[in-house]
Amino acid sequence: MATSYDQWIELATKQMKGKGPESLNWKSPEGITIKPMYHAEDTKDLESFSMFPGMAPYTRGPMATMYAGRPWTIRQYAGFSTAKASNEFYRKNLAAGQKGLSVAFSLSTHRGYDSDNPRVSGDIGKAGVAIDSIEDMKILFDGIPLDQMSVSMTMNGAVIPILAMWIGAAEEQGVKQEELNGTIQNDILKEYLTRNTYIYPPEPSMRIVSDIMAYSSKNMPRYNTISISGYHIMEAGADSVLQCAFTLADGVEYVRAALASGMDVDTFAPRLSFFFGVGMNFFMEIAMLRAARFLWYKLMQQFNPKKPQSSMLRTHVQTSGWSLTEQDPYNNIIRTTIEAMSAALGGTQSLHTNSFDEAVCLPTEFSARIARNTQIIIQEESQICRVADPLGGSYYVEWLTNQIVEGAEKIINEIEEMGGMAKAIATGMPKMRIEESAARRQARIDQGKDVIVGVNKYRLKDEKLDFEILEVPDSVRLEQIDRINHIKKTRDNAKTQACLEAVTKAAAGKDNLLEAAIAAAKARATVGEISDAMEKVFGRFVATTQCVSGAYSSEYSEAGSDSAQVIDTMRKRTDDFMAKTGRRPRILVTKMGQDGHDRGIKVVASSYADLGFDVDISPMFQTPEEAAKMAIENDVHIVGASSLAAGHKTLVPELIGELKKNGAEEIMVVAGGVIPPSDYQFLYDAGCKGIYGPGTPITESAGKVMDMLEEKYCK
Ligand code: DCA
Repeated sequence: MATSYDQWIELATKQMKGKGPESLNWKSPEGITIKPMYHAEDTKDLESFSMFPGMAPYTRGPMATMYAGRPWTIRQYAGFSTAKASNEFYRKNLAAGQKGLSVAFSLSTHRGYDSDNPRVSGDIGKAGVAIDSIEDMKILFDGIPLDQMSVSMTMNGAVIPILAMWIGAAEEQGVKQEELNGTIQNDILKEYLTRNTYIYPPEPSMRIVSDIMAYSSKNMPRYNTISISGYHIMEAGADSVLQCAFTLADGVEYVRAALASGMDVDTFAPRLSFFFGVGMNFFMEIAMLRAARFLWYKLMQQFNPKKPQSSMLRTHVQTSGWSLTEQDPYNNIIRTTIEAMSAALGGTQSLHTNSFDEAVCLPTEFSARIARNTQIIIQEESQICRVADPLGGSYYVEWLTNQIVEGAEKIINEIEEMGGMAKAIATGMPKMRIEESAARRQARIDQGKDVIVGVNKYRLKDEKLDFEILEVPDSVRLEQIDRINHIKKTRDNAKTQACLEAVTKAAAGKDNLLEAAIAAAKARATVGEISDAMEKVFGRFVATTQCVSGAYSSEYSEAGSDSAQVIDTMRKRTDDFMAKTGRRPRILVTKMGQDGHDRGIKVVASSYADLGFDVDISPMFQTPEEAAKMAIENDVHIVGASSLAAGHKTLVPELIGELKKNGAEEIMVVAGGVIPPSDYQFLYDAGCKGIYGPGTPITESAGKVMDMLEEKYCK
């Protein structure tokens, strides 16, 4: 029977009692207007449409049969405490069905500090495994055959010493370099953009990326030399169009850097890999992965690759950490399952599924099992792997894919006009766009416009934390220090020093840095020593902190007068405070230790400023002493410390102690971030005045802060 779109509109209008179906249109955070129904007209002449998987332009996936031929790799990101503890954890996971490894390193290691460095006393082994030398690396992979197991290492700052130690450890295990299989993240651009685990300034860091590509493509043909990462961009608050655009623009910049260093595109491009994050907007995430593959193919054509693999985007995906909630945490299992389904239907090559407890602590064996089994059940029970790209041809998914292509392409062109991603990053443009997107999202959540079950809707009256919490003891640091001392005592020091000098010489000249570092790693030089050997030439990078304004409050005013009133009430309170005390309430938001995740403090800073606070943001990576000094010098009323990497029990009490020591105990300290509720009392006992966990609306925490300030200064 012939039916027309007009007839459908008529029917829908009738069923909706006179309201046209356009009244159901929804504007996504990407600014895409989503209609309640799609049909053949919407998919006519779409640029991104592709007939077959495995064929250019790869919208439908890089392999012809996709999961029907081979399912994605179940690759869980893990690591904590010592190399020995992490090795045991890996072996158990592999025995239980995990297929590939993915190493999470301690933040101290990321930033190129040995465990005996006083700057990192609160970080050792907390958010990943601490590796100081090749001896630690050997223990980490003890009993794991590196010629068979593909290993991904998330490392960007101290990428040279860590990759050198891995290659060296494999050799000492009897595995040749050409047999090594895996991926190094090696994506420094996004570190300046979001994650902040850089060490050196951008220019020498880009040289490091090219040196790794050059060395690996010559000696390790099966090795993926980079994992160009959008995940952290998403976690910092970017929507899907921004994630897609910035990640691919980073990719183009790396291709240009490798070409500029004299490499042929077909020698390195087939081993570029990607890493995306997927959140809860199910079809949007699927469309983003499809759009990214199409756009990468299109972008690569300007470099005239001859091999098809050179323009084929292969990716790892991680489910969103940001979507996990501390409240009613078993909901996180459901969220992760939905996100894993979109990664699979989007055609990922490798997947990490988060554990339900990650908004509170590191995964335990129990929670890691559920996360792993989420993937195994999808692969082995659901039968969705039987058909390649089952959503290909769906009117909605194909249309949405093309929308993301168009949106992302616009931003990529803007970046090209600025001279490429490195130059765009230097202007602060991508960072500001991401932060604006984050602040808007926070405002939508705080108003309940974006529903989060158990947080801003259907919230439990009584939250009970009834699962085990994994805590890394401080003794890990002492163990690591003992091991460093032992290595330094037993190695051939003259040889180590000569190798370190060769690293410095390579940094100053043109010798390959990775090659020089492999020799140093084998001569038992430590991560800190190899990093320092390069720092002598490159220097250390210190970022300047900027912040967006107006994004948080504008989401409220858009929402209409009721919710705009929440903002007005807060502004009145800060104005009254000013009238009574002569100053606006002043807060320093700070991050201590080596935790580089700054989305939280950026959102707090920009929204508190919108509410009428004077806000100072400290540089990243502060010691408690430095944060206290800044608080005193800026004469703030209150310090907000954000902790997402388990350093809170060391760093927050030390900050309070430093303020006291300097006669500034009137400056109050509050904390936010990933802090297990079981640690709250410990922090209160140490003098912390408030703790605002994930899911606390900004207006609520700001209200509580104002309660304390009014009590103290206005009575
Ligand atoms: N038919 C035939 N062969 C297939 C099929 C199929 N349907 N699907 C996959 N394969 C092959 C691949 O070509 C590949 O062969 P190769 O080693 O000769 O290139 C092999 O099976 C492995 O598949 P692949 O898709 O490359 O999966 P992974 O080895 O897991 O690599 C990738 C995934 C994204 C490229 C990699 O960079 C990675 O693992 N990244 C992880 C990053 C990470 O964990 N980050 C942590 C945050």
